[in-house]
Amino acid sequence: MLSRIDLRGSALPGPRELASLLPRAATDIDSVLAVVRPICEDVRIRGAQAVREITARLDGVDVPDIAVPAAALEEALATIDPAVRAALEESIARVRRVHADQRRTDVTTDVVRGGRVTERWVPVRRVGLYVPGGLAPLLSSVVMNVVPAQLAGVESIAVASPPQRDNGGLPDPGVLAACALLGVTEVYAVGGAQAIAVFGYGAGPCLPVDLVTGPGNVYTTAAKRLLRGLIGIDSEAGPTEVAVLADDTADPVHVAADLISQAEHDPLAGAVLVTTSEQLADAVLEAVPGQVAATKHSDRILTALGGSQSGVVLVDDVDAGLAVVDAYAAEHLEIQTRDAREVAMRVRNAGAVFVGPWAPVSLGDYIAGSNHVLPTGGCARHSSGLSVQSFLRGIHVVEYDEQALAEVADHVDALANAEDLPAHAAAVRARQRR
Ligand code: HSO
Ligand code: ZN
Repeated sequence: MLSRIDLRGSALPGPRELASLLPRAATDIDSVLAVVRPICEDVRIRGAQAVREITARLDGVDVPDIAVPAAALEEALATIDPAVRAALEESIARVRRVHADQRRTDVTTDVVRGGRVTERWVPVRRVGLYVPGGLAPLLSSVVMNVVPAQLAGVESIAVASPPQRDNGGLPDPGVLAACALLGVTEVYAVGGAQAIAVFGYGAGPCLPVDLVTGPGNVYTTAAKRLLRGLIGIDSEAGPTEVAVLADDTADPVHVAADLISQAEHDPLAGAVLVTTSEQLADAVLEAVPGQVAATKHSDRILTALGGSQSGVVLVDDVDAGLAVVDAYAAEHLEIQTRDAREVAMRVRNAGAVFVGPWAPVSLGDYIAGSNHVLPTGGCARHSSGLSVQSFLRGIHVVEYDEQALAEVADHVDALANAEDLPAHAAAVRARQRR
């Protein structure tokens, strides 16, 4: 249970070496490519029939038509627990509020008199959003994917989620209800690598998409890697992870609960406590077993907390703690220290940061207004979570008049000749008055 790494008493190494000392599972996407490649090829070549056979083999359910009928969406919404509906509505409202502020507007820059460049932000035309079934039907992930796509102005949105044997081959009813609430009418009962292939190549009723987003397991991630280029992808999501940076002011019961909450997702989930306080580390380690024993999914939580991807890291001070969490680049980072906000604002690498005692990761998972589709596996060093921006492309529109072009003709000449590309220069010279 939660191994200990003591980094106190000596200078910390650089970020790369530091990261290699920290607990994190390596997910080997390449090793499943051999399984996923024939699935994708089969869907590409044989379409709907291949999807039906693969689904029967892997999900154990016969789905003659992957398109979820409108009546099933309406039925799911009509029968959803009113408390879940109310919670989804509040979540949608808050996520909309935050994401509406992300929408970039087109900007025109007057470079010189007669020369200007406009950056237009144009939505991707058609997107496929993947909602995993797996260990938990993530209805909240429907909200996190659909809301930013809608706010970006995406005109065609399709959702895919695995068929459930106990729901007559339809996706989870909560997932269907969330789609219905958001006005998404194109929903497919297909999961795993085959779902990504359906999005990429089109199959049966589903036309190909331009971009696929959403979390998934190692198979969907491998399929995203294979099809990347043909389609855009948001990221290669790995198992979820949380890091908590805490000092002696943190409440060990809360810290333990937060580590456990993310471990609940997956036996491969990572939970890392980075602390300046040995006392807190001891108290957290003492609190964990009782909390785990009392919760429903204790088996997978124990596996996650006992795995090499989880642990407790002791550091000399908050500055060292910041260096550690930056090297780790967590998907979710909680700051439970004195002056938590000031510390949080110094973080460089994290998918999302949760500040102080009243902002546990679960708040962000469901209803803070922030997005929960976040970079994992250290990708927070270079990538952001899902946002309205994920569904837009910036297009530069260049407008110069005759005079403005003439003014830079010599510069184009010089650069084109330096690159030994004289035809580039000639294209400008051809426009000069003779
Ligand atoms: N923590 C997950 C998202 C989630 N949690 C959905 C509960 N439901 C990855 O950010
Ligand atoms: Zn979660």
